[in-house]
Amino acid sequence: MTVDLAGWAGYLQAAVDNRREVQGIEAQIGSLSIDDAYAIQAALIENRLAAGDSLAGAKLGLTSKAKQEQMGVDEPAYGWVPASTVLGDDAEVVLGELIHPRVEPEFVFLMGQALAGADATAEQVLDATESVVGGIEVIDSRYEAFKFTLPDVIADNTSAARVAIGAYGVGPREVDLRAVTCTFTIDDEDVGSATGEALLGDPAECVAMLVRHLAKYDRGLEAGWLVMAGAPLGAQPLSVGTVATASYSHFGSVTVRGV
Ligand code: OOG
Ligand code: MG
Repeated sequence: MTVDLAGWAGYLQAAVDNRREVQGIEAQIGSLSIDDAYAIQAALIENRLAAGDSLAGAKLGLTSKAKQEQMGVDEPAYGWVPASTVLGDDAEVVLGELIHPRVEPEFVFLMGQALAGADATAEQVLDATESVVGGIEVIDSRYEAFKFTLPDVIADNTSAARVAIGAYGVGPREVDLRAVTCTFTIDDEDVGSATGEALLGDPAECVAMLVRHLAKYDRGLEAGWLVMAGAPLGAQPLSVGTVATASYSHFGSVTVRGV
């Protein structure tokens, strides 16, 4: 069966534009292949770029057990970060622009050099990285009740909505990224801690997986891009008045406020 890639990309963009959750795609067409899901995601991003946005980088999602268990999906997924969605380290997020946002801490790689290749390694990722900083991603699944299958969440650009990026971090080999600790608080209440190791054992290996994925499409990471390695802890709802802070042992802290 041929899937209407452009049609589904338009369907998801309409959900973003109307701030309305929509039904999962798989539930409507029976099944969606991973390849078709990435093709819908590509069409969605092409439309955004054609409308004047640019790419600030790329992301992984579902790279920790905490996230996989929370969402009921047991494989990582890859997506894009539009430049219009990138915020500073103490950011206000306008709830009226979103559907049912959640926040989650992130390990973010800032690329000093381009990196591509079907055999990319974690060592090459560290070589190409300028610094690693903390972040908070605002995810906003376009699907009803934040429920999706793996192909659905891929088509939806892995729920990407906003990302607040830390002001400073460390050189990629200054510390063992697997040992960097992140503590997440919501309204000053501790909601969990994890280390970089929660990200498939090594955040740099996550980024290497993304590079290997992009090679299938003859693409790679570009110098100046940011890359989110994924959330080491489960996401929390963001409401008006919520203050979410991710504090990192080596990256300082990042705060997002729902307004
Ligand atoms: C999918 C996006 C997951 C992460 O860091 O694991 C993600 C979702 O949970 O809606 O960005
Ligand atoms: Mg994330």
